[in-house]
Order: sequence, then C-alpha cells, then structure tokens
Amino acid sequence: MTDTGNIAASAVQKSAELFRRACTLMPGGVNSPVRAFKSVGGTPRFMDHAEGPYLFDVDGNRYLDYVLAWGPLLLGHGAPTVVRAVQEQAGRGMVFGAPCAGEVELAEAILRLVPNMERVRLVSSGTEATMSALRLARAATGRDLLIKFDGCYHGHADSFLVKAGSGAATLDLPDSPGVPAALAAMTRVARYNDLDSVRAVFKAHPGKIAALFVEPVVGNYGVLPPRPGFLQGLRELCDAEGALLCFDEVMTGFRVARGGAQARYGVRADLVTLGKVIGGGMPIAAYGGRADLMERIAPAGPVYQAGTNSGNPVSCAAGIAALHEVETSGASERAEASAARLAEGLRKAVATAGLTATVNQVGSMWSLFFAPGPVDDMESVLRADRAMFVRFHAAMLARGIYLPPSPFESAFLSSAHTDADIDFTLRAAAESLAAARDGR
Ligand code: KE4
Repeated sequence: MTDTGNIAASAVQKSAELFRRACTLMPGGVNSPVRAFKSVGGTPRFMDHAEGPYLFDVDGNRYLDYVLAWGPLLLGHGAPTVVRAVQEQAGRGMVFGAPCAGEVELAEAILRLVPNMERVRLVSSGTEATMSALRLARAATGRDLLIKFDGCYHGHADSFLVKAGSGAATLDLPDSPGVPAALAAMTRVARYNDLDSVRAVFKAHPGKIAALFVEPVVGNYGVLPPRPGFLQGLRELCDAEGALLCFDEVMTGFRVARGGAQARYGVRADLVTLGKVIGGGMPIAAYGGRADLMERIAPAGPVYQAGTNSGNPVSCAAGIAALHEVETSGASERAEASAARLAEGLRKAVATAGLTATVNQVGSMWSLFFAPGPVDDMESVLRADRAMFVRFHAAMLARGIYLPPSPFESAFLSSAHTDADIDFTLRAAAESLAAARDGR
C-alpha cells in the first residue's frame, strides 16, 4: 500500500447482501456477537481471503488487519509453515478419536514455552479451558466461590458471565440473562488493579474462595496493564487465603512475552489457560499448571472433562508449526517491536491532532482510548469518548485499516506486519484523527 485507500460505503455491496441473508439465518447475522459491528455501526465486512497482515473482503477491498482473528494470528494470515502442516495432516487424517503424536508434540512445546506448566489438557476453545480450570479449582479446594474482575472476559461459561468484558460489555450485557442467580452469586467481582477490593472479597467470604481468575494484562476492556505489584499482590493474597491463582492467558499467551504474563511479570500462577496463538488459526485451547492439580482430571483423577475434538490432529499440527516459529524465529519479539513503534507513532499523531487520547501497549497487544491517561481500570475506560472512537474506527476502515469494532477489545500486531505497513497505518491515523476531531 502506498497511499491511504478510500473504501466508500458503496464498495461493500456484496458484504451488505451477505449480511442481509445472514440475518435471516443466524442471530444477529454472525456466529460471535462482536463481529456484528453493533457498537460502531455500518456493514460488517465479509472476508474472502487473507495473506500476511492483509484481509480481503468479498467486494475486493484490502485492509491492514489489526484484529488478527482476535489474537490467534501472531504470525499473520497464511503463515506458510502453518498452512503446510495443516495440509499434510488433513491428508493423513482430520480426526481420530484416539491419541496421536501431534498431541504429544504440542503438549511438549507448550510445557517448554510456558513457565510452571507441569501438565496440560488440550481442549477446543478458551471457554472450555476456563470452564474446566474452574471446575478443577473447585474440586481441588472443596470451595465454591470464584473471584473475577470487572471488565475481564474469560469466555461464555455461566460462572464467568458476570461483569464480563469483550462482546458482553460491547453489547452492554455484562451480566447475561439465563445465568441462574444462585450460580451468579458464586462469582464475586473485584476491581482490576485494586488489591483492596480483592482483600474485601476474601474478608467477606473467608475460606470460601476456590480460585481467583484474572487476565494478567486485560485485553477484553481494551488493553489495561497491571499496576506495579498488582499481580504479585494477587499471588500473596491467594497464598494467604488458600485460593488458587488462575492466569487466563488465552489472549496474553505468547503475546505479552514469549512465555506469557508469568514470564513478563515473574509471577507464578497455579493454573494457566491458553488458546488462540497455540492453534495458529485453528480451533484449540488448553489449561494446565501444577501436576498435583492437573492429575485430578479424568481419567487420572475424578474431575470429569472431555471433548470430541480435544487435541484435534489438524489443530495440533497447526499449533506445533506456530509455536515452532515462536520458539525459533522471534515472532513474539518482532510483533512486540512493531506494536511499540505503532503505539509511539499513534501518540505523536494524537498530539499533532491536538487531541487527548491514551495508547496502551503491552507486547503485541494495544488499544487507543479517547481519554486522558492513565487508563488502567474500568472507570478510566468508561471515561473514554465513545463517539470519537466510532468516528475514528469508521475513518480508519475507510482508509483500509481494520481495527476491532469495539472499544472493549484489544488490537494486535503480527510478525507479518512490516515497517511500511506501520507507516501506512500512521498516515491513515493522522487523517482519521483529524476527521474524527472535526466530526467528519
Ligand atoms: P473462546 O471461547 O472465544 O475461544 O475464548 C474465550 C476467551 C477466554 N479468555 C480470554 C482472555 C479471551 O480473550 C477469550 C476470547 N476472546 C474474544 C475476544 N475478546 C474472542 C472473540 C469473540 O468472542 O468473538
């Protein structure tokens, strides 16, 4: 891309027609709510193909992709080693319903890369991973209650749909109907980056908290970094109260550092959930951690959890190829360097436009909030100017930059984004910030 493209609304007619049909077939016309563009308006773009950092929609428009399927594509779209691995495995067998070597190799790669992971169980989605980790924590401690943080999202299992972020926040449904009140009451909510609010929950429920789940770097309320000492404080509180500390690294895994948040911040979790990057674009997730906990999972122990596609051979092949790149090619570090360069450029563009905005970036995750800094908790996110966000998002989309269609999401970088792509993005951002500022 040499100049900022200009994708007029009329250039999305095929997407509009597909969306019209989709809405007669699937709730909201999508299979995951945040894709529906509800909080930014306009036509969701139906994608036809993708390559490297680029998406191509059904109307032939090209976008620089900063959503990257909500995190999995650390290597960008169609990484050759991943595609070859998928093709080769698919030809040998899509699914066996029996163990295969790929599960062993992927588990070995995960245990090499993720600290404190002595055992791992592969599942098919992040929701399954956190749901299973919670069941294990309740079984291991004999306790029922869970602490989560407002704005954090851990998938859509009932116990986590309380003050949830991501699409639930986007649609203003942080507490979903259909979750029994008695179950929701077992989820106690604290404030991210506020250790006193965590102490208060433990004090109110002594000996009752099975586990504390946290996104160590929040990605589902935009990117919110932990304040110094916050994660270590959670470790100490869980140790003092006999609760398990669970890092939900479905998003932060391999993105905030090659070894995830445990490596970046030097804080040990008892259980870790993973997803996204470990599948290289194919559906897979995992939970794991201390052997004495994981050995309670059936068939080694009595805590039941199962899945038809758990450890799917094609997904494992993709994940092995993706994690090989993480281990050998510095993919995490290259994506982080690009994200840091983009974040610095955006801060300069904001200043040039005479606007107030905060750019948070941790590893290869980043967010731009139209709010004064620091932005590191729910209250500060809610102070952001959402109308400005909507105008900025539309202006960037018109210039061929595909940003998350919600202020409650993280944007990402891949190792496929080049300096030229970043420069193009910054030129588009300068124009888009001015357009948003002037109400254009
Ligand atoms: P899945 O069930 O969507 O595979 O993973 C759930 C999950 C668990 N934990 C964290 C920290 C997550 O970010 C997620 C899923 N993330 C969202 C994006 N914020 C997935 C995109 C979507 O819901 O369509």
